[in-house]
Amino acid sequence: MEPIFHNYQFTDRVRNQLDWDGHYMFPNLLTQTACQNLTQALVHIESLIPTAVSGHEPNRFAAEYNDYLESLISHPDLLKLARRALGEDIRYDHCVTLNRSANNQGIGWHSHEYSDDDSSLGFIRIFFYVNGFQVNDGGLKVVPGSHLYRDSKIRAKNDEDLEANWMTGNSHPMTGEELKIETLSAPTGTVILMWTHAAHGVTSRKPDSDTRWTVVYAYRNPGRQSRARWISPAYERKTIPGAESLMGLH
Ligand SMILES: O=C(O)CCC(=O)C(=O)O
Ligand SMILES: [Fe+2]
Repeated sequence: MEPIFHNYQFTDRVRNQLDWDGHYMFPNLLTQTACQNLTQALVHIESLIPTAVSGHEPNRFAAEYNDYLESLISHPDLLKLARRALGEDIRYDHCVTLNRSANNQGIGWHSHEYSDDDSSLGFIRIFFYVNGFQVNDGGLKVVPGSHLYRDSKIRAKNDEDLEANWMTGNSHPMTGEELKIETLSAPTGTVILMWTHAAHGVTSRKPDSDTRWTVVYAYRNPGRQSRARWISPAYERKTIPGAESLMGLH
């Protein structure tokens, strides 16, 4: 299979930063060919949305609707990266498109669940920001250290709300430092890894901006139910080369 990532180092420094911050950004990691193929696939998914079947939406079950997106579930580059974060024993959880066109509202602050009471089971989101994003233009925001609370119920409608409520009285569990909101900007081809319990939100897309093309692949260590696991029963039984051991819940 053709590589989708340029060369990168997953050093101890990267590992530590991922574990201390809750996210790690690899700018320009996706090859130009991967970006082209991804854009084409994401345009295809968008075209299917107007005739979507409720309960099996093309954006939420994206890999089930597009051969290229499906082929990435077991792509060696992606599995290697997922296993660097999670260790060897992993399962595929979901592939969801996150395309945001002009004026898209973004999404408020939130976190996600998985094995909230047992930190030995991890869940990682691997975001492909195909054409990147800017601060305040479909931009991802994070709170380094927030994932260490393993609180799946973080919700806030804006930064002030998050700061005045969830962040108040909480500090970084490893450093003891005050928690801070970090606004990211990402060049074309950026890949961001994020532990599922990290507080994150997305700013709205500007009226004159093009569509932000994004897809997320999520993987986890097996052992628990997963609320975000969007795999239809028929798809779970489908034979996808290289993905045989990845599709089950357990
Ligand atoms: O659209 C984004 O950049 C993030 C979406 C998100 O919150 C998620 O997939 O969990
Ligand atoms: Fe999220």
